[in-house]
Amino acid sequence: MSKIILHIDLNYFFARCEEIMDPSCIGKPVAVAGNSKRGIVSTANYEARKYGVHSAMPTYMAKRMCQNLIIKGHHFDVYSALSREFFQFVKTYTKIIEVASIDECYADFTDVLKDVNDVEAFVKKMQQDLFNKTKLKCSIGIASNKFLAKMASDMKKPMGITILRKRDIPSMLYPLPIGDMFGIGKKTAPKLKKLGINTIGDLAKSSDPEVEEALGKFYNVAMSWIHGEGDDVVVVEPPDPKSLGHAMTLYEDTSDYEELKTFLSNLTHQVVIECQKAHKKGNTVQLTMKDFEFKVITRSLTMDGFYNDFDTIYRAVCRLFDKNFNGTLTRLVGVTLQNLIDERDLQIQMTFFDYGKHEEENRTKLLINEFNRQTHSNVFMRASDIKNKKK
Ligand code: TTP
Ligand code: MG
Repeated sequence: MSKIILHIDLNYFFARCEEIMDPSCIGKPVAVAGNSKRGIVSTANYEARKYGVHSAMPTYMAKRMCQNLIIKGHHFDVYSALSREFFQFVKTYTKIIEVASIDECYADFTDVLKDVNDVEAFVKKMQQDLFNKTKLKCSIGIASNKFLAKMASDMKKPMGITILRKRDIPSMLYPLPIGDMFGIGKKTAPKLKKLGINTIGDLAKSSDPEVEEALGKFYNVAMSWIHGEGDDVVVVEPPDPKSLGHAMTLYEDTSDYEELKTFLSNLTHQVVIECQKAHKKGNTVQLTMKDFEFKVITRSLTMDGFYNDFDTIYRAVCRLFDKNFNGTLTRLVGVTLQNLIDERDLQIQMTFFDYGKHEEENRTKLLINEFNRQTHSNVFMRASDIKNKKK
């Protein structure tokens, strides 16, 4: 028997959070964006999208496209809190959930829906309940595997519900532009178009070796997906109290150094805020990068102590990125802080180390006093004391 997998994706997530915080901007075009010279739009609400504003666009361009655009800065603490509420809400239905990013998850609803006659009405009520409880809007895709569910959730936005049965693949999936297919980056799509592949259906029919070459290792996976043979295992990550991370699939694959740094900075903010809230500090930073062929690399760096402040963590992230980024087209980046320990445990350790430090300091002081005594002078002092005196 096939499973019932839901893919739930929050609509215009960061911008919706801003609307929730400031309802006066509801109905007006809003973008969440960096406002500096090199600022980039993280996302925009649907009013702003009508003007062509979208994720990953330079802020100055968005302003040019939409004169009355309201630009909101990032409030990662709020996004994290609302994201947590969202996942908690889904967990009240099923424990089999796979968090895919800050605003989306897959959930196995096979058991939940086994005796439900009107699946759509049930899911509609769930969507409305989420809205009533959190004011968050979402689109939901329902299918027998993760790929189809993901494609389905993208079909109606905002507040859409789409059921994509295998038998409906030719009528619902195949007419879509090839660039809309999950896994086909915005830079691969033009290559495929040059080879005559304009829609997902064109790819399903194709046996052109050049198409295979353009997709590389992804070719076989893509072909099985669009023939309805996707993975239906929702992977429940066991909670790991020792690490906290966030990853993001980019709006389009990019090899732009500055752009990737902006994403990494945003992700670091999310991680840092959650760690601070949970009173956790970590000593290892892990960077994850997935390239356009889905090849994943993870690299980590262990610091000289335990931290959860933005500057320290981001410095480590940048070091890892600078060392490992070789200009490849990248489709996902992630930042994780590992080896987390509770701040209170750390304080106990610090007190222990401080004791050692003071002991050493006291020994230095004794030595200085001894020199001064022997030379009948007052000229010996610690360098730090000279600095303090000058002040
Ligand atoms: P998405 O789910 O891709 O986008 P969205 O929720 O804003 O809009 P949609 O209704 O189409 O789902 O990404 C979730 C959040 O991740 C988004 O609100 C902001 C952030 N993000 C970026 O910061 N930069 C990006 O390029 C993308 C794609 C997302
Ligand atoms: Mg979303």
